[in-house]
Amino acid sequence: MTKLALVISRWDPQPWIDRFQHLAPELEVCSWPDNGIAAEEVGYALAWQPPEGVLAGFPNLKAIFSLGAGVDHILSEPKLPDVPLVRVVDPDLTMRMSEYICLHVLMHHRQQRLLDADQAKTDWTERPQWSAASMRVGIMGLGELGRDAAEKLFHLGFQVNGWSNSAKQIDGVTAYAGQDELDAFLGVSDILVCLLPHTPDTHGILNRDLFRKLSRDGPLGAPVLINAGRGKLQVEADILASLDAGELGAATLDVFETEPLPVQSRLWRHPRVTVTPHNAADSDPEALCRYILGQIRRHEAGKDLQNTVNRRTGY
Ligand code: NDP
Ligand code: OXD
Repeated sequence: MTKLALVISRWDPQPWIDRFQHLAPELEVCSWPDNGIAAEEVGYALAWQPPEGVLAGFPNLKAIFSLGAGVDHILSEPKLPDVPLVRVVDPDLTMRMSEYICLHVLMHHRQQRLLDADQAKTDWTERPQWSAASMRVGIMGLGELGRDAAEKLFHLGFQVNGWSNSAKQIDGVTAYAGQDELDAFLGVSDILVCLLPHTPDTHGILNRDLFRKLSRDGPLGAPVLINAGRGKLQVEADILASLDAGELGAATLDVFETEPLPVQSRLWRHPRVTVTPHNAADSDPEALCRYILGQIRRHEAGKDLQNTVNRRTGY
């Protein structure tokens, strides 16, 4: 079997190497460029924010695996080798993302941040409560993650709309597609959830023009944004301006233009912003290693790789 190089920035590769060695002792794994495999020997690369040029330095590469569901951190590589790029699709990761989306939709719906603030002041104010059925949640991106979140929100009783590139049929969800239907979709979104990938088409899509098109007649009085897609989908100055102008009522942000979110960012301290540190949906390392090993075995047996990325669309 050929060799696997881990090309990972910001995370410690050793636990991943240990897991691969435990699960597949026959596979030689290294953290590039720390230990002794020559570039020519690398057949597969497992990458997270790879340093520029490293992947291009493997002349015999057969496939690249993203360590996440998103692949923007790899597609931004200017000299990306022309081999299949595989992303993570994993039920455990999908479930974790749906937990996050349901948690934050419910948090806004039930006004939990206001109740927390009341508690801090020992203030017994009874706040109004609405039915889930009176709240319209709009999900941008109806892929692996958006679809599951939409279905779970529907089962919680929310009115759910979704928007994607191509038309979809999902039980309980009114689906909108393409640029032509974007404004109609925004107009029925009281809580907007973004689970889009970052591509040239979606860069900066969460901006003030878009916020101004969101529904203003929902129970909360002003629309709410939840972004767990990518930071570069959002224009943070516009989010702050829209919050200050009352065009947005509140926001939950898991991803940021710059990560970690710089300490001086006003988002950290804004009373109507909930910040989480890009942890909406972690991948279970054991499940991920099994998934990648399964894919390598398929490829070595001459079968197609699964969940490959379309280089033209960027996801
Ligand atoms: P998928 O590729 O399965 O789905 C992407 C969805 O976005 C599809 O429905 C696609 O439409 C839609 N889409 C893409 N471009 C456009 C566009 N220009 N206009 C309209 N719709 C568009 O991705 P996943 O659901 O698996 O993941 C989505 C993103 O979530 C990842 O790319 C990643 O950035 C982010 N993520 C964040 C995590 C976190 O912890 N915060 C964890 C994991 C992922 P169509 O179906 O028609 O092709
Ligand atoms: C991913 C992520 O893309 O965690 O999987 O952001």
